[in-house]
Amino acid sequence: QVGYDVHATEAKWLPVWDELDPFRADDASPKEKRYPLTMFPYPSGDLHMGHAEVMALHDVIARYWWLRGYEVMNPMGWDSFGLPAENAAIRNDAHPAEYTYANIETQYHSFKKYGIAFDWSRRLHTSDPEYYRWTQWLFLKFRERGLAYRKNSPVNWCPNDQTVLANEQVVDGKCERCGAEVTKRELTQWYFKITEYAQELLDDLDVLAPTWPDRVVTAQRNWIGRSEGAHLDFRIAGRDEPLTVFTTRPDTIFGTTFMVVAVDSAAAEELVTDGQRAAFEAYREEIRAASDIERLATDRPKTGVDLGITATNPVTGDEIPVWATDYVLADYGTGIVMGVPGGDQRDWEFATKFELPIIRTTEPPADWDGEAYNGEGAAINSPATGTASGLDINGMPVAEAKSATIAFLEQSGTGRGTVNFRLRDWLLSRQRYWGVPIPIIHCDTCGEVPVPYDQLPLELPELKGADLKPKGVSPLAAATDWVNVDCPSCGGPATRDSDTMDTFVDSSWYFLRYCSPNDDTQAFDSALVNAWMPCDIYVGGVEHAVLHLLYARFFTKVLADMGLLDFREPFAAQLNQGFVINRGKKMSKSLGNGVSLGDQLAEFGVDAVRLTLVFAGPPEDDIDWAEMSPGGSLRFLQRAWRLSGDVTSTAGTPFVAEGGDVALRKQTARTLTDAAELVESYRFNVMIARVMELVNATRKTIDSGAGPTDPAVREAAEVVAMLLSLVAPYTAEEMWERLGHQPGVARSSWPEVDPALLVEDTVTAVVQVQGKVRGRLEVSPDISEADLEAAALADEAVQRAIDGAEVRKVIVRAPKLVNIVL
Ligand code: ANZ
Ligand code: ZN
Repeated sequence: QVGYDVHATEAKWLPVWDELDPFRADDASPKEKRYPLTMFPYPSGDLHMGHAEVMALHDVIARYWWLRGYEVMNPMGWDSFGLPAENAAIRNDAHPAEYTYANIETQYHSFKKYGIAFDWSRRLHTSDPEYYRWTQWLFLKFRERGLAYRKNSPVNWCPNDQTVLANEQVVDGKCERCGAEVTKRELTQWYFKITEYAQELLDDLDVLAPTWPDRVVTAQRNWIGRSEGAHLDFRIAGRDEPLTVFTTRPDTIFGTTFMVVAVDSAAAEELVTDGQRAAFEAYREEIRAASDIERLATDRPKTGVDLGITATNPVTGDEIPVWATDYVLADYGTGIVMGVPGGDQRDWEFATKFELPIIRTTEPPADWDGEAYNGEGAAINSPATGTASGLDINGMPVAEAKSATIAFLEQSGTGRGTVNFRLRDWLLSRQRYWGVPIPIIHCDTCGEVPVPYDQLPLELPELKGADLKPKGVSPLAAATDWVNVDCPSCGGPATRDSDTMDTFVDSSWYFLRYCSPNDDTQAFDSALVNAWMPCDIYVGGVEHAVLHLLYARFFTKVLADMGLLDFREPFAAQLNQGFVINRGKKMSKSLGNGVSLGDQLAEFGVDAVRLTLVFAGPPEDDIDWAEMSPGGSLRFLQRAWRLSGDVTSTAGTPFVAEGGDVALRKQTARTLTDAAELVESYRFNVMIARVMELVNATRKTIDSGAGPTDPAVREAAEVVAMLLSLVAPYTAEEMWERLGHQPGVARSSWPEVDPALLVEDTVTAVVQVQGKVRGRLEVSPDISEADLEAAALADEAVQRAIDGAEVRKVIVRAPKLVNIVL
């Protein structure tokens, strides 16, 4: 036989599939719908091994659903705004669109060659005006609902790059990119009010938990960070308003020996006495550059300045000092903390350093040799002596002590129980060019005026190269022709908002757009979206566990509240793939251990690479490419392909095998049935192992007397081709043709399995005499009760056990058990 030429096979089938267009989803189909989704890529460079892995895994599911007779919508597009394109444009004195759309074309052709079952008629790019028109529409709708607003807040600022930095981009107080000392800057920025949905976003995680990866659910729970506690009011002599703290442990009020205010808060600025002001300002200057992450680090040395005033403990009436520190964040809770050194380690260190009193209020375990104790235990020193305050919680466990304290505070009007979330509103303004322009006009007379809906899309002005260099304000601000407009409301001179949106806004609704991608009258067609969604599975990287996945859930809930969706969660199930690594390490330029997908495809072909990635192990596990054998995968594919050549080349109807080698027919039936279960539980690698076994068994049958004309052999080869189409579409199509079929194995249908072929040949029946096992019989699984009883009584070993005694009762549970009572 001639060898199997991988590259010729790829070249042969690509144009045929283009013609057949087998994966176009029909909105009007009466079949049950399935919507598998995989995260769309950024168009930076060509596809890499990571894309290859996730797409290969995703494709198993999409193709499986087609074979099972569903109408499947499997769309693909590009998340095509963002910094890489902008930076490339600055470097090359070009327009970001050039880089973006060139890479999109490259990736598109790679995807096609890679043989993923996408419906290309639904392709979209978030940087197209036809798409971002609707991103702008959504922004304005959110704003109408009070869910998009502007506020002033301190942000990290790199004076060298002249741009805002995220907390994660500040390392040791320095800019991650250029090393310059980072400063803080007050900026007016746009926010989405995601906090309004905090409780629902948290509650619905319970609904998702059974079908979402644990680590994603946990990450979201922590990110939302709900804590129950109380607000407590501390009075300050001569100030009308009390200082209100947020605490999760109101029961520790008797151990509150000081208060700490965030050094960069307005309260600290206002409270500091003249005598302490110089020291306070010097301290504030010192901590200016620290990021939130550094400030909260438990191993950071404690620092602070006494503000020179005291506050009154609302329960004990004691006067306690008020300090400013950096370990309290200005924008969490109220930005003011009651210092409880006995219960909080940071407070302990602070009290030790500044010689403030320490009073324990929870009894630590007898063997406790640590410092602050934050666990379970009975309340002590609450109060230390007498009951002057009227509150006595001594002896109570933590939960009871908390509620007793909250009840007391509420009664005395000095506090109330409350819930606090760690989740912050979503800062969406970016001072960069390559993003969605914010459709707002600022007018001195009218304030914020939305760009009228009929003027959307508000397109980006044409800027390129050096125009895009960060200069402290958004590059859009320099496009004076674009920025200066007449106010749509009063006609007076006004300016456009020059910020663009965070690209996470674009990706928060693209899955809706896929359902009606070419509709130029609305963002999405609600009827179609409701018919296709929620997505049945979302396949993608765990690095999106919080931001993207939380934002997409938030958008879905808002749109449901707007009456546009009839569901409140976008993704019914989720699958995270592991990383493709090399020689034990993440692939990186500096390590020089990168593996080029293009090289692998050139050497082994698409199918072998896909098969290797899927066969490597469970989808969640990392794949060390150095330990893989794409050459071995290719040899297996050749073995499978050879089967189709051996089977008589007369065109046959699939799956009507009758007679033939019964053992092989049984194995084929079992493989099909198991494959369904394995794919549905994402055990794709095991599914492939079963196909490999079937290939071996088929080969054996051919080589034994039966030969390739045995109908069982044809049936097995057809099932191999069909199952292989989930991972190795070219080989499968080639086999299918050699077996005498029209092209399109991917759209063939999953055969009905004859249940008789799944029945085990015999089962073991246990025979007990007086409760003791005395015999085992190999019987047919559908043996009648009478036949089983007769067989049991006729068994020699059983007869010996009965030993002539009178049989009083025989209990038969066919086909497994016979119980004889004497
Ligand atoms: C007194 C206390 C006693 C506290 C005790 C803890 C243990 P989570 O669960 O993360 O919400 N806290 C409050 N606001 C803060 C801020 N702006 N910056 C830094 N820390 C702040 O934590 C809430 C607890 O973190 C609060 O409860 C407060 O310390 C501190 F034995 O109050 B606790
Ligand atoms: Zn106006």
